[in-house]
Amino acid sequence: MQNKKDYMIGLAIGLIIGLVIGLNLGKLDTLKEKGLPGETAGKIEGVAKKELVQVKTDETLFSFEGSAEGWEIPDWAYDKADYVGMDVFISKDYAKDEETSLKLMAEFPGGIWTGAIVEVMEDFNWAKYSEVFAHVYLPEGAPADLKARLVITIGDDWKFVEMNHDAPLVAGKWNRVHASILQDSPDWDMTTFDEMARSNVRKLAVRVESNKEPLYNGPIYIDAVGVAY
Ligand SMILES: [Ca+2]
Repeated sequence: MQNKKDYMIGLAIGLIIGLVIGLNLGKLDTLKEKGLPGETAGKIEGVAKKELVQVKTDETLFSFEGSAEGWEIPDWAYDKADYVGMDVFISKDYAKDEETSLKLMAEFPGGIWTGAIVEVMEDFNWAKYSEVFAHVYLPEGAPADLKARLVITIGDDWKFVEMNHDAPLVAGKWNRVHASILQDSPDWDMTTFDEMARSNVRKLAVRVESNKEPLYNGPIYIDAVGVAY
């Protein structure tokens, strides 16, 4: 008798949970049908499914459509012999998102460490995000061992923080270069990305590096740069 009672209670709880999930997903479908923007629908979808799957949602901040959106080679880099970025502009050669990307021309001589850096100076508040990312493309035929790294400048004392590991770049595809900006992030040395740091970002940069070996004179494409929840 007791078993049957337990079974009936279990069944009732199951039906209620099923109904609640169904209603939430139903609401989402209704909102999508109403033509809400994808981003809003995506956020609602994230909330509705939060209990089921932890979804990481990208928010692209720079897609370089129509302009370089403030990205440039910093002046100091033109003055340093080991920085080999020559010029930067937008191009339709390749794009990760939409039609254009940022095209950074570089001349890596090989034999010594050299880097090409491009950055944007802007006050970012990334308090609610967990990851920063950029997509980098090298044309087919580029050497296999060029690497990329993200560099962030934080706070009123303009602390320069670079990733403590590089990301390999595979030629002929868009490579996602990314790093956690959570408090316990393993991707940076001696930096705690607490909420204060995340909400006081002053600059974001992408640096492509040749660590002694690769010689490469040519373009590096960057597109779809942003932050993720
Ligand atoms: Ca683009």
